[in-house]
Amino acid sequence: MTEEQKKKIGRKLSLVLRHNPQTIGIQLDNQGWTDVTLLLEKFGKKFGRLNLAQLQEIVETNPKKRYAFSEDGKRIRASQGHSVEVELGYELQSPPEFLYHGTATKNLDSIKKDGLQKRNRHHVHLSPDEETALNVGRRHGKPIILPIKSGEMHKAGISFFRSENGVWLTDSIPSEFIDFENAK
Ligand code: HQG
Repeated sequence: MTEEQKKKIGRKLSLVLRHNPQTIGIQLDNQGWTDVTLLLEKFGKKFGRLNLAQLQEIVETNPKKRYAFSEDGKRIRASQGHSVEVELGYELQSPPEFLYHGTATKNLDSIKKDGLQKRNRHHVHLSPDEETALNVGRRHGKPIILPIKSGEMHKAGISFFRSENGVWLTDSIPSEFIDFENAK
């Protein structure tokens, strides 16, 4: 498969595994898993043939490791980013002192007022490094990186999770924990 083909199929997989499994007529269980054989069959009917080897290649080479197989390889799920109700079962973790959130400058006033909210997703998503945050922000407009005082938040009793692919997740970020002065 070419990079372009993998990207295209990846986008459809994200749609199905995070947001809209009904579009191909499958269901996710409450941890977000779905049966691989069924997925391949239904995905193929809607979007064109996809075989197991191709799916494995997409899962293994995905730059953000967005999808994961179960240990026995029979099921697959997205590692984060869902809008449908799922309980991913990640364990609570202590975050580093700072994490980063990439957003667009047009959102700044509203973020200063209300803090960061999860919007359509399950959590607010944070990156361990500025470069990743910059790429996330770019998707929304002129990007800006907000340093998040995650260490302080954690000390204040706010829970953090880390997804299998290294994205940090929390419920919301009150604006007092956002270091606007060092935004860039
Ligand atoms: C913004 C991608 C105004 C927030 C990425 C963001 C990530 C506010 C947008 C993952 C706000 C939501 C998630 C407020 C939040 N006022 N704007 N009070 N609170 N926002 O797409 O973090 O590539 O739901 O700043 O890598 O951009 O898909 O979240 O701009 O990990 O695997 O509301 O998605 O992963 O946008 O991205 P999103 P996100 P994938």
